[in-house]
Amino acid sequence: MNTKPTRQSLMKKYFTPEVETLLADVRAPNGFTVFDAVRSGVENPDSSVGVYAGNEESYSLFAPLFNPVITEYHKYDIAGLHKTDLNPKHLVADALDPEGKYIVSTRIRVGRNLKGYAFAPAISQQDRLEVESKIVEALKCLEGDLSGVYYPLATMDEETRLQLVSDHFLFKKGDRFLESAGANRNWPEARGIFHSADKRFLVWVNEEDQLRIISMQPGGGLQEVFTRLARAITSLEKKLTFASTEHLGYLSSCPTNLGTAMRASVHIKLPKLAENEDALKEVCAPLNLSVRGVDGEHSESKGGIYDISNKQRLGLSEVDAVNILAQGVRELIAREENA
Ligand code: ADP
Ligand code: CIR
Repeated sequence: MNTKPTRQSLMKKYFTPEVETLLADVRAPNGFTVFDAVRSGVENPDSSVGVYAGNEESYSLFAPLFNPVITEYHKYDIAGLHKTDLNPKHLVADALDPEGKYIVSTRIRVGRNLKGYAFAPAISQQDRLEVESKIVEALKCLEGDLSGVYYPLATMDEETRLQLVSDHFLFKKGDRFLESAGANRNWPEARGIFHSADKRFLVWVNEEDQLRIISMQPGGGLQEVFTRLARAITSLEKKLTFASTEHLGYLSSCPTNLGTAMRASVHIKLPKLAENEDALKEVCAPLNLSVRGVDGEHSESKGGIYDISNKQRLGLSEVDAVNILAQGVRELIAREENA
């Protein structure tokens, strides 16, 4: 029997009877309701967050639900103004693991959605296709090491898809949290992955967000990974207009991915600290780091490898988010060496 207590999702905590009564009759222009927003958390009681936005308007229309979720997750007062800093010179991230003893690989991604379109839980199939073609067109502007090929999921053979997933390059299929949120409708049409020849630069199209822009490579080269990502974002911003607001930054379907929408992570081996996963999570919490398994969100660790990333994405700049990861990883390595 599993003796772990079931955690309470942020949805469960903040979708109170009062909030339900207040928002029950509110409808976004595309028909999205608060009941659509909470469906994933209701159908998946093990959700940690459990709410999704259907469009940009969801964040204001359903603010009595979303605001406390955002404030608690990011530990941030949303009255503040979002700030951006993509200058790699401001990073303090060098020589994290000079002998390559701990860090297996490094990845940084940001989520983006196109201004004027509904998000994955509520977008129409026609708009999803339109978004895909705008993104694919924009990706053609990328040059040099960022240039690559777009592979639609609908025409990808199953063996290739499974290999890309198991190599950590591609999103998985049938995520039950996204399924309940309505984000997997019309799968696999209009979904796909763009990647450079060396797979160090990748873009996911029409998964949880319309774009996940990703830079990754083996080892602990956080500076190099960030620099590549910053160049790509700057180039794509010249071709695409991303949904954003001055307070919430870049908008995403999941409120955990607002602001920078950036998750900077390392796959790291910490054999002594990882002997007890709960203790590892306790060490990481005050460092504002999330612990995931090796196959991403809601997965298990394999071979003692964990995915450690910045938890907060709103209320800080991109440089700050990466510096928090770097500082936390330094601390974890020091503790591992002293354990
Ligand atoms: P996201 O990072 O987009 O929120 P996931 O947590 O599901 O989504 O991770 C997506 C994929 O990226 C998974 O296959 C995961 O193993 C992989 N991944 C995440 N961080 C790293 C890393 N530092 N090195 C290699 N792969 C990584
Ligand atoms: C959940 O609520 O568990 C899923 N909808 C995923 C939430 C995003 N994950 C996170 O902690 N950053």
